[in-house]
Amino acid sequence: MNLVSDIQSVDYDGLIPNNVGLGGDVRVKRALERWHPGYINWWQDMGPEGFQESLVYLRTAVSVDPKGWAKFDYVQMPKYRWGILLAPQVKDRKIPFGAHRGEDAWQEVPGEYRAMLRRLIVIQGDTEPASVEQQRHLGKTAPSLYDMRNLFQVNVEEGRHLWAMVYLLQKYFGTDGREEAEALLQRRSGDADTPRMLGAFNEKTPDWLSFFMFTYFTDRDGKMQLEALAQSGFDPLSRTCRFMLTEEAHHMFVGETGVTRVIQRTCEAMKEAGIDNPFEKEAVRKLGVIDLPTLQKKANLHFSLTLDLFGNEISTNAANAFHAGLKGRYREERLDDDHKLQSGTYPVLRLVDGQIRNEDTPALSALNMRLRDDYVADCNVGVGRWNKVIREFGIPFEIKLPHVAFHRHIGEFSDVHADVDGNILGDAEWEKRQGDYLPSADDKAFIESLMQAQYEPGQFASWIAPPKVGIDNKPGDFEYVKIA
Ligand code: BYC
Repeated sequence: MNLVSDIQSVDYDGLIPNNVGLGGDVRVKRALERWHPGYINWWQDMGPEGFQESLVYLRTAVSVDPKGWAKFDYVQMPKYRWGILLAPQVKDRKIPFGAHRGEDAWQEVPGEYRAMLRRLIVIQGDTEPASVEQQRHLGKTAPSLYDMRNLFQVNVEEGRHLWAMVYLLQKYFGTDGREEAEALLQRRSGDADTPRMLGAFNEKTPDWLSFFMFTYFTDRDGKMQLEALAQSGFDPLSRTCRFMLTEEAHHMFVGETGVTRVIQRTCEAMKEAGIDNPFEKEAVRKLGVIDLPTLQKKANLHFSLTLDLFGNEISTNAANAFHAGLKGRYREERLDDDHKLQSGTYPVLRLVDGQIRNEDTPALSALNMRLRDDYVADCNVGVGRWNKVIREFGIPFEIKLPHVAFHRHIGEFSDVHADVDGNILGDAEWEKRQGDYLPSADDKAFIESLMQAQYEPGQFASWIAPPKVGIDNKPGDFEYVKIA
């Protein structure tokens, strides 16, 4: 890559760490400094409950150089240095897709697309504080200090991602950008009057298995959406998202390894007890571990909720954003076509006369569907790794992602009920069987009963195996959080 600037190291001198030369941009610096107290108030009110005074072993970005941008140290979360970090500018970057393909990337907001761009940035920004709010009570039931530290790392970085979007709003969108930045601190996940913007971000994250599933499935939507926005012809958005993706990778690592460790512990306990049948639910539960069918139900829930975040399969909004050069496709540069989608079709799963059918649809209208397909393929990679662990224990069970028509609230299948294989069910049948597919009250109560905090360094709750290696190569009994 041909980089135009070498401002990769971060200026930590002012209130707001940054690599965007904030010191020389008095208007934006002041706007962000004015926004800062409201942010800290929000963090104190809605951030991790009960641990604001604790010292947490966190990584902070000190440069955006891919090799070694992180520095680890103990910090109290409200004193974490949230900052504005953009990936380096690529010299002579061109708009890679849409009607303006081949023109110079925009360094300022293109007037004709201002509203559309602002909407994308606001929606992206809204998800970040939402997830912190959803997870705020989890510290109290952390299965280990290692896991607690990972939770808090994810939380502070979601806070930083909010800063990333707020910077774009404050710098490029004037008064209405400022108002949107304020509103991002006002909405609340799950609030009846002022909810967060997208459905999945108003759901509860009631327990740690949900947290791992959320970071596996929902943070992966974050990855896909950020990849699509990283293609943007609006260069500051592209650079912002490119750096956010490096942080996002850790969040998905937390999810994937978290679920792996739950599976591992369950399989170990089953083997020790001589149980081979994964469906002997009560016998497995007596061992203090989570039975695999219940784990499958949690996966069904979080996967289906996350599919809704891709919007409608056929979308004029998505077509307009692509045509305008604002939001591209996953790995646009690797795709071999005109990058304008003036012709061509894409197969979309649709509900036709009560049947699920593949229909060829103009490719430009099917961009949400396409991104969702890329997402499902990406999800399946980690699911394959989970199944490998189960196979190694010789237990006859396979985790499968449910059909995309299952348990949907947005898009083609939102008006029907389908089972996990995509068979359409009548209302009565769905009522009868939904407990087979989604966590029942009994499943939830059982998982909740396991959520006992384990705060001894090096100790882990009964239902989860220790990680293979520590964070920053620390030893197994490292005190990742010094609880105050
Ligand atoms: N809930 O044309 P349509 C992350 C609305 S996660 C509620 O189908 P479009 C993270 C839609 O707004 C990534 N409403 O949709 C993860 C529209 O309403 P209006 C977040 C929904 O625009 C973990 C109408 O339905 N980033 O970063 O093509 C932790 C028809 O819209 C929903 C982004 O999403 C829903 N699920 O696609 C922390 C990227 N879906 O405007 C962070 C930015 C649709 O007609 N957003 N609607 O009133 C976008 O690209 C798109 O707006 C969407 C929707 C993909 C969300």
